[in-house]
Amino acid sequence: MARDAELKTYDGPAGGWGSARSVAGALVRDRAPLKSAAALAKQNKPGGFACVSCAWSKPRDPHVFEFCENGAKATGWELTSKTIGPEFFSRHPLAELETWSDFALEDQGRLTMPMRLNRATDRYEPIAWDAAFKEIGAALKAIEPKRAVFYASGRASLEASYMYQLLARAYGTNSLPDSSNMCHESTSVALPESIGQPVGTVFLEDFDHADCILFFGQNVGSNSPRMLHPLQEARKRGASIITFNPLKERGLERFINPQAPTEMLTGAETTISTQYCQLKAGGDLAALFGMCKALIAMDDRAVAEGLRRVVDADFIREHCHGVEAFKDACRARDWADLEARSGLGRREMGQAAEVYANSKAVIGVYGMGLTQHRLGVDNVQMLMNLLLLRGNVGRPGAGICPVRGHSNVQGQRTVGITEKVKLAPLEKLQELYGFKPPREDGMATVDACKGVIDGEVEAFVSLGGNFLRAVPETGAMEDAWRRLKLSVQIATKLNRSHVVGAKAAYLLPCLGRIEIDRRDGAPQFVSVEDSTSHFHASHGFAEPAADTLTSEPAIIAGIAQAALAANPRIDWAAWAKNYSLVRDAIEATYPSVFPDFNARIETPGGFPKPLAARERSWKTETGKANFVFPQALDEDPDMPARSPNALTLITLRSNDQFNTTVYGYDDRFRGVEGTRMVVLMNAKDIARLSLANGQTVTMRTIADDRLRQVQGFRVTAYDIPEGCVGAYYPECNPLIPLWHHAKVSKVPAAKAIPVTIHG
Ligand SMILES: Nc1nc2c(c(=O)[nH]1)N[C@H]1C(S)=C(S)[C@@H](COP(=O)(O)OP(=O)(O)OC[C@H]3O[C@@H](n4cnc5c(=O)[nH]c(N)nc54)[C@H](O)[C@@H]3O)O[C@H]1N2
Ligand SMILES: Nc1nc2c(c(=O)[nH]1)N[C@H]1C(S)=C(S)[C@@H](COP(=O)(O)OP(=O)(O)OC[C@H]3O[C@@H](n4cnc5c(=O)[nH]c(N)nc54)[C@H](O)[C@@H]3O)O[C@H]1N2
Ligand SMILES: [Mo]
Repeated sequence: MARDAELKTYDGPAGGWGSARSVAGALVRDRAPLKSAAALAKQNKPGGFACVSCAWSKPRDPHVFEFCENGAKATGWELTSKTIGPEFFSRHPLAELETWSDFALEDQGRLTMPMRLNRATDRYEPIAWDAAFKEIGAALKAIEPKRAVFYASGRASLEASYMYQLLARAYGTNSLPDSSNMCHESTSVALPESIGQPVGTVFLEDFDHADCILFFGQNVGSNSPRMLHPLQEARKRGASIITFNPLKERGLERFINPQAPTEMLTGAETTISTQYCQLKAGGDLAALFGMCKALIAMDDRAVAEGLRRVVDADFIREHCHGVEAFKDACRARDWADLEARSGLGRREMGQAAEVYANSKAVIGVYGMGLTQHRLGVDNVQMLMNLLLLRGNVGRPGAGICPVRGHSNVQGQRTVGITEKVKLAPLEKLQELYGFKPPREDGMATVDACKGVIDGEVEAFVSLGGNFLRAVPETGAMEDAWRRLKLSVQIATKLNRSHVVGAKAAYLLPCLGRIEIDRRDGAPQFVSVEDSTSHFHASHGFAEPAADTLTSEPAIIAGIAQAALAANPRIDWAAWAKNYSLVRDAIEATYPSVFPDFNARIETPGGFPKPLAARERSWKTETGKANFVFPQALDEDPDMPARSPNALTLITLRSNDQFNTTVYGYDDRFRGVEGTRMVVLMNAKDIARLSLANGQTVTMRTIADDRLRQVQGFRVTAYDIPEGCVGAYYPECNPLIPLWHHAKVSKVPAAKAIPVTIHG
């Protein structure tokens, strides 16, 4: 529970003793110290399991302990010995559970039995698995398929995800939104247009060869801490790391490897960033234009003086399209405007450009700081333009590296979880299974939200996640959720999406990936894809939390058998028992991506997905890598005229959460302790708006259509650029209008919400 709030200065590095203490504390609190400690030795290892936290690469030669502070917390959270059974639900009606915090709900422990909501008593009651499948099947049959949504959160395995998309399509819908619709969809839209593939181009080994790494809007210390190892190695080799982030994130400043005894004993820190550009939220487009402008000016000078070119002219001639228009656009940009928009000085941008120009192999890393903006797609394309100018793609040590979120979110897309028909293997599914998949696009996340609010969506099935809490416009969503005819939630832990009751609601508890999954007594394993496009096996290790639990594939098969007419070509029951048959089906559907899937899946370090852009083959309309750039740099073209008191709100993750899963109330690196209800503000803004440090305030979105506000946030003076404020997700989600999302990718613009603050 929240303690008295405190803001302390944290002057330790990322990692170090603070991290070791935090892991030990979490394991004890979860009452799973022994089981979890044993599990940690198997984490991200060949023959072990793939961590359920982030998607960062699993190396071929892992460290002795290939896990981090937050991976350890995620393991402890899943392997907790706390469980909830029927007696819990008979004690607590939904009306009461709705008042509980995210932390309190999940902290009850693992769900153990299938439950059905009894609306009359407002309580979940136990139901047998078969009865649940039968009722869900009958309910789905009574609903028009285009009014049903099949959401997936990004953690489920390749096998479960493949079965899930097949269930949805055989049932009759392409409405398969997933968490990447709120996350890296801006990447999936931007990169195909720029370089002809929807994912990054680098492999883990490229980090060994890079001499410069550009870091945009990704908080490595909290969200992908194992990545600090290659960054530390790169720094020790003398590579430059230039960071662009409105906040001084500790992991990007300094790091002590908590697994290196000498570093721990001597306190030998590695400085991570060689230059830290503390730009404004949404200032990246201007900063990237500034760097490109500086680079092009250097190149123009070199041409005029007959010196060595600064851009890679040969690469551009052979491989790129649209460079002249791009160069003109950069030359035409005005420095004063770029400075005002980015919050960076011309010299800072120039200095970064200079380092970039003098580096041989550069990786561009980014996360939500680029994708969760109205111009999120343009942000990604601008970073790609900067890399293209010096041929930093498709050669060792160079390329673009979107750091993915959930541990299999990229893999879910690879096996067909998508609402877009052009990305789905519809012909192949028809050929293999003889049914006609629907041919129109389904709903993405924001469309699904709109559908729920308008009443167009009647059934909502979730493979993991906490949709109701993760999406924008959570106020209107919660009211509308109660009108859903059917909600089916496949989950490990209780969360808000379960306790806001639909007319008919089922809660289906599943095994987690760390647990041994015995089908007919035989242990099965699953597979995942990491952030750098490698597929890995993941073997369950711990005894299940309860023997009433079943696996995600078995639950999907159960629903499919009850909801669909029998199809002799899809043997759901056999698939649910033997996952290698599902892997065969995946291989049959995607022969060029998964050749010899079953034979290769145990490859140490994983086996790679073929990536055309890595080979400098461009699957774009022009057949080249394209310079794509926006004409205007306005973040919020359709926001109402800004009030002079407008601030740009960045929604943040703390170091003690995994998305909507709140492990605790401390954000060690940022010095926030005992609370999440803070709004981080620049001292000058606090004074200008006549507020006081420590004062409790209300935040309101600037928008004409309706009042959106959240209350009870404590003003906290913080090192953040003027005009920007920071506060935690998901507490701030009621502030995000549904229409406040990126163009084309529809990723909610959670990193730039225009707000006013009221005392
Ligand atoms: N422990 C832990 N690990 C996680 C998660 C978690 O919640 N906890 N979540 C997982 C998921 S699903 C995802 S998607 C990833 C998310 O990982 P990240 O991509 O790191 O996402 P965030 O923490 O939301 O924010 C990233 C950073 O962007 C910065 N930022 C905000 N606005 C801007 C901007 O306009 N420009 C720039 N340049 N920077 C900006 C913020 O200060 C922050 O440091 O992590 C995954 N891993
Ligand atoms: N304001 C704001 N909103 C955001 C973001 C932001 O930065 N700011 N980030 C966005 C991003 S990047 C993402 S990815 C989304 C996240 O959205 P989601 O993926 O929907 O949310 P999670 O919090 O990851 O889901 C947690 C729940 O997953 C279930 N779960 C955990 N493990 C398993 C498992 O193995 N199997 C099953 N079936 N269930 C499991 C548990 O019941 C747990 O309560 O939120 C988005 N929303
Ligand atoms: Mo994400």
